[in-house]
This record gives sequence, structure tokens and C-alpha cells, in this order.
Amino acid sequence: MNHRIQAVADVLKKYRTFVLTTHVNPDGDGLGSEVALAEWLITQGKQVHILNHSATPDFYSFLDPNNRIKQFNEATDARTLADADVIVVLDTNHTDRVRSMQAHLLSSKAIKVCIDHHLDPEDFADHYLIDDDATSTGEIVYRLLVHLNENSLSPLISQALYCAIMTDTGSFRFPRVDAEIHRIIARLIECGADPVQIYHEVYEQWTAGRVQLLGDALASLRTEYNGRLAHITITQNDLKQTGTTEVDTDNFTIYPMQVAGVVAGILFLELKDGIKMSFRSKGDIPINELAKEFGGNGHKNAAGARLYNCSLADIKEVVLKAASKYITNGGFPA
Ligand SMILES: [Mn+2]
Repeated sequence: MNHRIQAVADVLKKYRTFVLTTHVNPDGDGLGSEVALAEWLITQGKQVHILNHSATPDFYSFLDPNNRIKQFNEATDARTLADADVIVVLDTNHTDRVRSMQAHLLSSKAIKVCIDHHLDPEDFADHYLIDDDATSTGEIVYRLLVHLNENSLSPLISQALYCAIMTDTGSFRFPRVDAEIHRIIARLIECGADPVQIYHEVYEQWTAGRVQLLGDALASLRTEYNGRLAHITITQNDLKQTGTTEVDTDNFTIYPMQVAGVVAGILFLELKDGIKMSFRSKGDIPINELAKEFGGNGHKNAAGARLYNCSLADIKEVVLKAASKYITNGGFPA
């Protein structure tokens, strides 16, 4: 890991113009990692653009008081990607996850750097800083910035990294949360991150519609296989009735996992053109293997997949059937 940190640090120091990007529907980890890295690069006199396929959800705008994050506009930004010295892809290692930017990313002559914590990277970058044992991309960016300079953690950078780690650890309670990550968090608080304020910005900004959507999702909960698997379903109609969108379903997967005896949970979300599935499991159940059967990927206990041009009813039946072999053995406690 150390020699890979050094290789990326050398790239950051050597070059002048940077584009940072993250995955479609960016989360606190993707956005926080972008802001932290951008703010540090700017202190070094670099020219930095943060360009994302998706707009930033309103409740994450507090991360970016300097308005550095822009939604990618092909007409005006294709040139920026083509001309950059370095493109850094954060919190994903598959180029299709940057959607409208993918072709421009791949064709750019820029040096490509991938900083991420997911498994099975695509072969596209010149430098990979991937640690699939890390809680978050924010944790990896923290290690990188501290490696670059002991005093790199400004209050704004600390806030961004705290948010990244908080959101990707479900507020410090997912597997891989250990003493070391709490030491990192302690350092971020010492350097200016405000836990109360960040929690408030991220988790206490729901619309009434989102709370109503959660109600619909909870009412849809069903269990299978003697209560070992729980799943919830959100339809396009649910979104329409509550005036919500896909991003409002973020983290709804925690609720099926709260049922006693459940070892695996699935959120089925009907998209306009397909189905998104979010998988969770406990203990040693490799739910990413189930996701892979449907073209997805992820971690052992948290994974996702998207299928297009298919019906919710058909997919649910097939996926629930395929899930049985993962949940009949193992689980939690092991
Ligand atoms: Mn992440």
C-alpha cells in the first residue's frame, strides 16, 4: 500500500491540472473524497475541476462551500477532460459508473488515477490506490493527504473526510470499523470536523415525502426462508406519489436488516428503465456473489446490481430464488 500511496503522491505533486470525478448518484464518500482532495490540491497551487455525471444532492452541498463541484456538461467540459494532466476517479473503479463522462475519460491522454475501496477494478487507470479493507474512499484519501503533509487537514478537508467515513460506515457501525478508524475520526475532529453539525446536515434534512416513501418501503417488507431473508420494494408509483427520486432511497437497506433473525436483505427499486437491487448480509454470507449473478458487484456484506428492460415481478422471483443458496448456510452469528 505504501509504495502505491507514494506513486499517487508523486503524480499529485508533479502535475498541474486535475479533474476529479466520482460515480453516478454520488454519496457522501464520493463527494467528500473529491472535496478533500480538491481543497488540498488547490492549496498546492494546482488547477482543479470536480466534474460529476450527476448533480450533487442538496443535503451534501454543505461539503462544498466553495462551489467547486460541477455537473458534467459535454459541450463545455469535454475539452477539460481531454486537456487535463491527471484525472482522478474516486469511490468507483468501473468507468461505466461515470456514465456520460466515460468515453471522454477513456479517450483522454491524461494520467488516470483510481482511488477506491471496492473489489474487482476495471483495467483503465495508470495508478490504482485501492484498498478493499478500507471503510471508505475517504479513509484512503485521509492516508494519502497525511502522507503528503502532516498539516494537510484543514477544517474543510476534515469535514469532508469525516462525512465520507461517517456515511460509508453507517455512522461507525459497519464491519471494518475498528480502533484505527476511530483514531482517524478523532484526528478529523481535532482538525475541525464537527460531528453534531455533519450528522445534522446529512441525516436531518429529509423532505416529508422521503419520510412517507420510507413508510411505503417499510409497509412493503416481506420475509422469506423462515425469516432469514427480508426484502422491501419501491415502485415508480411510490416515488411519484411522494415526489421523491432514487437518491431518496439511500440507506433504506438498513431496515430489512433490523428484523430479528434476518441474515440477508434486499431492496428492489423500480427504475424508469429497469430495476436496481441493493443487497446486504451479515457475517460470512458473501452477498456480492448474489449481486454478481445479476451483473453487479460490491463487498461481502453490501453489494448492488442494476438490470435494464425487465419487470419488477419477474426479477424479484428470480433473485429471491437465487438468494436461497447463500442464506441457508452460514450467517450471523457464524
Ligand atoms: Mn465508498
